[in-house]
Amino acid sequence: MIEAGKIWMDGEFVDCEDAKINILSHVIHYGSGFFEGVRAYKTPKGGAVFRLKEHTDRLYDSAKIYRTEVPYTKEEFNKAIIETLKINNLQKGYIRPLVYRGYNALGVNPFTCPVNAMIAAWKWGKYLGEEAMKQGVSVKISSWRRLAPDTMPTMAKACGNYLASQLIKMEALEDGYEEGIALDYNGYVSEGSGENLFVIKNGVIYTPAMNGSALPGITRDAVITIAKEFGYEIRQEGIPREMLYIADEIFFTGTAAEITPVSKIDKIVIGCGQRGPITEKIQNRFFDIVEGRAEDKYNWLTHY
Ligand code: PPE
Repeated sequence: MIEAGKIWMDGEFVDCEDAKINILSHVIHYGSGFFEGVRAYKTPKGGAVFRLKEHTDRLYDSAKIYRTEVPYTKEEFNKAIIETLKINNLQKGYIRPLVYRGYNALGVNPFTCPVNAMIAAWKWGKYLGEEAMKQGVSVKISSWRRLAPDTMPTMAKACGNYLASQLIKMEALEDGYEEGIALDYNGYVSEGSGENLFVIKNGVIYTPAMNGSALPGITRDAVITIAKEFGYEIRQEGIPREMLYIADEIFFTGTAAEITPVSKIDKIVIGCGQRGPITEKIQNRFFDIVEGRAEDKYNWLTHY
């Protein structure tokens, strides 16, 4: 069970076991919530939140897509995230902010329900396992597709979207894989159940473009910046499924997954069957920056 210490709920800190909402809250029935996953890292100067501004901006964007006004300013929200880390004595950890439609009436119309918010933080290790960071994970192409562009908007990190992710994840686990990758509506590669995807072939780095029904990942953006720094050509375009099988290296990115190599897809060994050299280079650079060993030249860290 998650031990999240004290949780920020609409301005008050509440013990985890008392952090409750009414069962008739709109979000429970209709998935009307928007969330973030944020990580804090321990640096030589103390705790630091990775790309706090970008996460808060995306949270507000998700809410805006669903005509939802967050009842706090971004500054107030950022301050509450830092306070949640501090009150829980976390120098590193995973932070889960959530904005949701609360308790008033039921019925699809969300406008009649209040907009509430919460922030929790706890220790969360490696998403796909410690071993996976070097050995990679075994993945299957899901029989489920990602949400079609004119159905549920994938640029919003909305609670309801994660039913699609759960189908992808459960199928992969039941079939003996660690993760699933879904294709988009047009049959091109989209993303994992909770990660973006990068594919390396002949020294060029590919990732699905933003019209591929993937979440605009903040780690994805950081990896593109790092890869450009190293001088790699980055192409954001449609990736056919079979290109995964013949790739030299593949890795996932995400706040929870960080940078996790993929070792096999549909049981076909990818490249050397574990973390490849370019993945390792990008992974090392990423951790050097977030853990404060390298200069924070992009201002990605908010120290607290
Ligand atoms: N795609 C999806 C569908 C997704 O959920 C995430 C994050 C990403 C891509 C990567 O985005 P970013 O974190 O900004 O680099 N998934 C979050 C939730 C995972 C979970 O199991 O819960 C996360 O990584 O925090």
